[in-house]
Amino acid sequence: MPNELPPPVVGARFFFALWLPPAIASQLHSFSGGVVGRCGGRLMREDALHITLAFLGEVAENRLPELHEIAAAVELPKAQVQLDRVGFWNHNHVLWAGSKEPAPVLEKLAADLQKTLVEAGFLGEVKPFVPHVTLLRKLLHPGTLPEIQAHEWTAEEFVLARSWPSDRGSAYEVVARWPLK
Ligand code: 2AM
Repeated sequence: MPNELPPPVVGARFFFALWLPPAIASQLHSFSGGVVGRCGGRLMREDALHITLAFLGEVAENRLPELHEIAAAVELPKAQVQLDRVGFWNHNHVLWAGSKEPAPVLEKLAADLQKTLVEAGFLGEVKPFVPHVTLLRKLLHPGTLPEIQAHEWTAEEFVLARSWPSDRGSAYEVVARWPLK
């Protein structure tokens, strides 16, 4: 089914991402729930777990059709994704899952997508890509970082998603999907 334009949400910020397969999201969510029990922090919703490939911020409503056209035209390869480590960023109090060695094909996927978006004027520049899944926010003291079981899958599609502030932290919604080739 072709992607349709979603009804607008005021203040929504758009990003391209790989959404986690439900089974892996479920396991990571359980893992993160354990960390919250011990250390606090705010858990990301299980159905909101993703890896951002390109963050666009707010996009003018009248440019969304163009954004969809660009995404539909990109020919990007399927990518192997590995999540086999947990990290913590002090500066934003985020606990995340990532790869000990991100697959070059995943890095190329983000770089190529960002380059296309720069050429079309949706992004100012190609940003360094640190593939990660945010698991917890507002975590002050993670203690000793636990190991996670390694998860791996082949991403067969990428999505356009939007997020906006809500009473219970950010809300996330996938608004369109395109296959990787
Ligand atoms: P984060 O999970 O590391 O915070 C929606 O907000 C998605 O876009 C999240 O995955 C978020 O990453 C990412 N994001 C938000 N602001 C960003 C920025 N200025 N640059 C890059 N990614 C950003």
